[in-house]
Amino acid sequence: MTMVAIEKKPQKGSEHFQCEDQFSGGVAFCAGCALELNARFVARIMGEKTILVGTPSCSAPVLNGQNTAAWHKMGHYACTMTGVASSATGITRYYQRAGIEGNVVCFTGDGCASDIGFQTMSGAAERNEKMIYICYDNEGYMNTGIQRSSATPFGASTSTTPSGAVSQGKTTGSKNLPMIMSMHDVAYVATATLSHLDDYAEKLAKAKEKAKEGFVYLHVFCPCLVGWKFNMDLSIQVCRAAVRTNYFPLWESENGQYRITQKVAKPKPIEELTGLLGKFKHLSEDNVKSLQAKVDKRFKTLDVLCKGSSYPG
Ligand SMILES: Cc1ncc(C[n+]2csc(CCOP(=O)(O)OP(=O)(O)O)c2C)c(N)n1
Ligand code: SF4
Repeated sequence: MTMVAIEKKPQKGSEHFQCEDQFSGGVAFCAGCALELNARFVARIMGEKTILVGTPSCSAPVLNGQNTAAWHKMGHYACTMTGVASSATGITRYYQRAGIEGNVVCFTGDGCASDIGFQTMSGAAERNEKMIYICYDNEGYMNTGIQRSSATPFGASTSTTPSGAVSQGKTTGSKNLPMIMSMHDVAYVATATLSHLDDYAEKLAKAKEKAKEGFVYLHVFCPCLVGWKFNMDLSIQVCRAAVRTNYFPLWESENGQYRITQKVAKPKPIEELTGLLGKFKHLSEDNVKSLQAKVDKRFKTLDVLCKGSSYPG
């Protein structure tokens, strides 16, 4: 039998890695969940001198421990959903006073960031606390049974906005949380996703630096295969489709300067994304048009902030 040597390509963005993988081989995410890659990637770039501040959520058993120790080697603090950013404020200030070097990183779902923990997050941003807040956006409260959050998009079917004879999914659009956070005039805000790891790595590396100046917010599109109803091998394809359709543009705002970091020459129609996801499969033609209109409107606002430089060439 002939043995074929397999060339091992370095992972995208790996030049920014500060440490070995911090997680154990087996973790309690659903198989194929984008959250696992997200958490591992964040940890490798943040490095060992990091404390993760997490909340009840899909990431809690892995990040904060559940009945046992956490499944990683970094520091962790298991916090309430309401108090995550204020608890992180306490840790940040203690680190500063005691002269301890380290990254304080809140890592929560969109339910916490956009709803339940929004007040304390907004407060920490307004005070310009020197911390990093990473919201992994799976567009709903996944851990408690796929309820809608204010990050759930128009038309999506969830357990509290079901599709059926009398209801056609969520009737309102999502809160534009990264834009809201950028309006707090903080040190750095960016969006990222798992199909564009180079881009994400650059932003995480920048986040570490900018957190020395003040508050940093990263909003990461992070599909949930169970709640969004797609096959376990499609997570990265879903992320890519979100970028290609301008549903989830990749941008950053540094000291008030907005910039698209991955320009899309000819954005694809929204069906390229909705067609992959069971949570949208009931949508009528009119509802797809409404969703497309919301995507276009949001992108137009971003383009104005980028001073019309959002398209290539
Ligand atoms: C104040 C408060 N309200 C409700 C809950 C119940 N709860 C536990 S986990 C969870 C879902 C969290 O959703 P999200 O932050 O989006 O994370 P995900 O589950 O999607 O990872 C909720 C609502 C809670 N723990 N605290
Ligand atoms: S329910 Fe969704 S977000 Fe939670 S671990 Fe499973 S796939 Fe990931």
